[in-house]
Amino acid sequence: METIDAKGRGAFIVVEGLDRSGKTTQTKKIEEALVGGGYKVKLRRFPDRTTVIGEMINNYLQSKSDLEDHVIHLLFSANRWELAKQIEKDIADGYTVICDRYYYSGVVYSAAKSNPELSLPWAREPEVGLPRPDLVIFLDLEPEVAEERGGYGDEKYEKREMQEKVRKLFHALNDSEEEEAEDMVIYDAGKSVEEVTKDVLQSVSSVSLAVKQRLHPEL
Ligand code: DGP
Ligand code: NA
Ligand code: NA
Repeated sequence: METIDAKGRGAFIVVEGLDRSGKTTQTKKIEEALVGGGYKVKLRRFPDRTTVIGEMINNYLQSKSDLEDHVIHLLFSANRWELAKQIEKDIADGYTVICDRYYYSGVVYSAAKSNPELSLPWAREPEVGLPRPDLVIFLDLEPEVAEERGGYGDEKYEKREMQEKVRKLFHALNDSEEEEAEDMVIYDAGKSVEEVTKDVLQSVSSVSLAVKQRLHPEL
């Protein structure tokens, strides 16, 4: 990868996946590769637990507080909205922003709850208008394999039944024919870290190239 024009717009890359799918590892690999290629990079993750809203989410995930389903959904969304302007600014300033989870998790984890009031369309509504990514990678993993990887942690959603539903809904979101449906590039996260990195970097380099071509149409 060649050095990108630092004055140009950066790319917005999202990595989604089930718990234990290796998102955090892969976002770091993407960061390393892009920094090595001369890109300016900022890493983010959602939920961002460092804000006041993030702290409320953290307490909920750790079962230190209980929140009504609509309320926690809107807090996760608000946590993205409170950082949306910063993300837009970073992209405009030429940073490629790599984000560990985004509104796809927001939609899918809520819709996976067995609460009929939280349909996919309802869950999607508060996310409308957030900065749209240039690339969404979904690291797909069978929940059985996730469990073999040292087991889930103790957080709220880290249970087999929930993860199965989440996985089905990620696929449903991607397969949807609706106009506003979200396209993801799906990779098998059951492979070795190196193999997954190779797959992921292929998508990343084509998006980085597309951004560069927008800046330099003569390329
Ligand atoms: P992580 O920090 O990536 O392990 O995420 C913590 C947990 O929160 C994980 O089980 C996924 C879930 N999660 C992430 N974003 C959202 C969201 O927007 N809404 C809901 N309901 N859950 C989310
Ligand atoms: Na987790
Ligand atoms: Na689609």
